Amino acid sequence: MENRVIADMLEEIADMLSIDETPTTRFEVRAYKNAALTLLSIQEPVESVYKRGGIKAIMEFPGIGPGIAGKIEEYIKTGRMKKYDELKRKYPIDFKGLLLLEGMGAKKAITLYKKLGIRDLSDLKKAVESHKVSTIEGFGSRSEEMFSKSMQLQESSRGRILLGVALPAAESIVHDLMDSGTVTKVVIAGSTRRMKETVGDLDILAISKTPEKAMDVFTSMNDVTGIVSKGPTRSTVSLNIGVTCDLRVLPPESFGAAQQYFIGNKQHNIDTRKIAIRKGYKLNEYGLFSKSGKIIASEDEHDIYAKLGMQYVPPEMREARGEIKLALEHKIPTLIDMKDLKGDLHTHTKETDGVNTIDEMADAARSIGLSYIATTNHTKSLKVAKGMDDRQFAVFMKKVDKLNDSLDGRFRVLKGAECDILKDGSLDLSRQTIESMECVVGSVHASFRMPEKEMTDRVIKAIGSGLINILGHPTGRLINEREGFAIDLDRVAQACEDNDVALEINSWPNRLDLNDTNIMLASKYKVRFSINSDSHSTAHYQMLRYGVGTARRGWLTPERVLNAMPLKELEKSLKR
Ligand code: DGT
Ligand code: CA
Ligand code: CA
Ligand code: ZN
Repeated sequence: MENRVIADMLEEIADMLSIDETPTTRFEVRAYKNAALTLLSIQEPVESVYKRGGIKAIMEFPGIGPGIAGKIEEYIKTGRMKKYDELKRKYPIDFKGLLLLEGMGAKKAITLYKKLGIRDLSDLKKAVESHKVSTIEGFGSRSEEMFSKSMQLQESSRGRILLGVALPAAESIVHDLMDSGTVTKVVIAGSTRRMKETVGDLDILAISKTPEKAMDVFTSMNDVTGIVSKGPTRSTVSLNIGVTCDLRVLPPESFGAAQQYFIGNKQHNIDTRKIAIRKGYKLNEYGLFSKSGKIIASEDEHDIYAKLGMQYVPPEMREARGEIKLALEHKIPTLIDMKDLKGDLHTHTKETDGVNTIDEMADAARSIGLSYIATTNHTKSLKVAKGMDDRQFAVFMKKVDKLNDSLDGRFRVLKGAECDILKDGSLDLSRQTIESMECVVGSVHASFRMPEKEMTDRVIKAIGSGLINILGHPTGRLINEREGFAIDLDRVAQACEDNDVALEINSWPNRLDLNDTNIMLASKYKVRFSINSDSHSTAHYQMLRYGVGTARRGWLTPERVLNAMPLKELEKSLKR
């Protein structure tokens, strides 16, 4: 069972509870939302956590108290959750589908249900098309337009899932196959291996002495919802995450060639094959062959590139964006890697909408090998996130000072904020407060729909203030949900270069903002990038790998990455 299934239920309970919000339910709503957030970010299935240590082990995760742990236990034991069923009877609405739409909240969904009987996206689509939605108080033609656009975006991306869902699922399949003892080697291929932000289907490659048995394991995994095809060398199953997965069992002697082929992408393969032909060879998924059919290389992917006179190309770069030329010239850069990250410059605590204390956030970062974080809570304009004002920050900063004293140089917490960039480009904290901080992320969180020029001016004003160090999630896009706002990234990157402000690569799988192509665009300027987790819980540091993957897809080297700097160097660089 995927943690996602339970997280979705908890999230939906929170949505339904928020409808008749009272001071007591408000507390409950937050508790359910926090628990859902935590579940989504832990890698071990909560079912096996439970088997290992019972309800106590579940309660050890941040943000999960006895009440909710009990509900999770109930679901693991019985496959049902009474509270969920009760609320669902009262509100038979597909919240999960509807709330993905921009501008839709639980309360709005309820109103649409009560007034128009809308239960799901297809009901909404009909109502929007017949302009019934705009007749309801509080909706108007603008809402109708927004829903319509958002539904179109969803349809065009249908069938592709987020890397943050695909990669853990692929890893769990690799794990199941290895555990079964039916394979001797297994790797992830396809878009997942290339760390592409969305994935159409999973591709797994394996070597097995007992292929039939390996396929039996594969087709009977927990998360399989159907078998599309089954054979000794190739099987395809549907998974409960909404995509299919191919498993190919290959002979050991052609495993390298098969990887080269199935990691892709298609155009990279085609271009590589052309190089082979130019050299008088033939390249396919079985190997690199001479004209007479003699094997030149096939077992090891590295060998294939080498025999083609090319440097090895990291999977994340294999997108036919010029990497073949670089590989032929032996100029493939040494890309940023997880182990290069020294810290994380965008994190939240329970003082705002996070789950953990600053002590817990620091401790967790240290335990994964980081040597510093910046604590960057939201500012007052962001009311939904309990953003803090100058006075509250002053109190919190004292706490951080104390923590740093007790850490005695073993780890550093830089004082900061994720400061809202307001509609007019001004910042949401006083100059004095900001000047007392060490690392400030500036972010746009409201008034997204501005003409490009206005939005660009707004952001550039903040960059030029000399008060921010990092521009947070620079385009505001949410994958499959909301397009980024209109902004001229060339002008923004130029302003960042002029003012020594870094551009964020936000690691949330639904953000990955900047994305790979925007990173490439911005790299033309002398700017740094900051790969941040934007953690709202200690478990969220695990998302950094999606940010690093995206940075690698944008060809970034460690020298370009602000938080690859050791603390001393970083502190110098952050001086405003
Ligand atoms: P996806 O699944 O849409 O997210 O993207 P991929 O890249 O995983 O594509 P997929 O699953 O269709 O195929 C996996 C890899 O197999 C692909 O990246 C390259 C290789 N491949 C598939 N079809 C072809 C083809 O027609 N020609 C060549 N040269 N390679 C192909
Ligand atoms: Ca694929
Ligand atoms: Ca495939
Ligand atoms: Zn933000």
